[in-house]
Amino acid sequence: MYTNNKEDSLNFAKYKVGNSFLELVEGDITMQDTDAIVNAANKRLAPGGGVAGAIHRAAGPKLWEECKTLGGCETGEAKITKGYNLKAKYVIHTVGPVYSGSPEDPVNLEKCYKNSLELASKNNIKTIAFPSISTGAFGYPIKEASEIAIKAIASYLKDHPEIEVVRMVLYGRSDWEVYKETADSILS
Ligand code: AR6
Repeated sequence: MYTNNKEDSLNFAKYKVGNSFLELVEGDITMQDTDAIVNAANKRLAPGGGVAGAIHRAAGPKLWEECKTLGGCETGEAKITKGYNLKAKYVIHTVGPVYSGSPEDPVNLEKCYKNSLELASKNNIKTIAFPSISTGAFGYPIKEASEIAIKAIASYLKDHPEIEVVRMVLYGRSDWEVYKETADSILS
């Protein structure tokens, strides 16, 4: 059963895309009750700082045990594990680009969203929560990143009604406001 965790979030917005919904919430990715949450991972899929550290702490040590068997992950690619102690049944790990200002950056960031959503479809995942990939330690400017994220998600949802909800979970009010402004201009 899907609930939207409104009690965990300070800000909330919802958009219809095709037959699905894109939600923007201010909150903590580890608290989400979606079928899957996405990890902003490193290439080793190791516990690190930021989102990855928080997800590994909340999921427990078995998550790292499973990650070690996967042979790492390239930038823009995605791999799936169980969610262990998380509310979410699955974690989809994707490695965002380290921002360099090169033309490859947006291509790789878009691939993170698309490949994660494809993996969700293949695993019968209907609801999925993303953090803002690459906009922390990897330094991607958040306005540019929000445009890539919203466009990639909307384009996928238009052709994939099997995904019912994509929830972007933004850490802090100012990040939420950037995504809200972007979604308002792209989706309405
Ligand atoms: N819930 C939601 N969003 C969060 C949370 C949280 N609990 N914690 C931080 N954020 P980052 P990256 C936001 O650095 O830039 C790691 O060490 C944060 O404010 O987690 O893709 C990995 O091991 C920012 O906007 O991911 C990699 O080495 C966004 O999530 C590297 O960092 C992403 O921040 C990946 O860097």
